[in-house]
Amino acid sequence: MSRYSKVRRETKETIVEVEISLDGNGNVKVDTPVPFLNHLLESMLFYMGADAKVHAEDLRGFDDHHVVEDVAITLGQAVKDALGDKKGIARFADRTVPMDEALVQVAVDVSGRGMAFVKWRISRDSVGKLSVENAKHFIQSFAYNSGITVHVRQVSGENSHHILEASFKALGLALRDAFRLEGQGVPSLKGSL
Ligand SMILES: [Mn+2]
Repeated sequence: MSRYSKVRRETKETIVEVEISLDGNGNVKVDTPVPFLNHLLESMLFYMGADAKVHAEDLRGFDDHHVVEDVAITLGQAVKDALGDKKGIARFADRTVPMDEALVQVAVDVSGRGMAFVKWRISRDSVGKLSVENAKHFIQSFAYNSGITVHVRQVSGENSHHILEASFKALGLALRDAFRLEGQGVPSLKGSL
């Protein structure tokens, strides 16, 4: 079985294309107009163990918001589609990832009820062309559209780049563990997710 999806989403603001295979080898290419978003997404998808291509174009060019939100929506839809009926997945996982002085914990539940709770103490407003508020908005939009509950907690850290990068690595690793096929049925007492 192959857990694969390809989603193209076009609005008057952006064009986004995502192709993802959840059972990959970390062959990842991310190409958006926001370089630091590319860096974070390449880290997340690599540590997810996915093969993925993400391409985004900004048709208006106001700021980073449209691209960040629309990539998150499209990636969330692609992951949800690739997961299919979720039979056999581990469902719950958590990872704690250090990057030098920064330490970030991420817990996920492939619940079908997407929501995110992100707690950072980051002194800068932006890193490169990516604003910190939109980095948080990315995780929230991804969670909502994938149907995955995501908690992100900064345990320690001073450097904004380190805190954000550790967060996206931890998210990727936690998702890899949660998506791992280890059983037969749907892992819910309700019988569906
Ligand atoms: Mn880095």
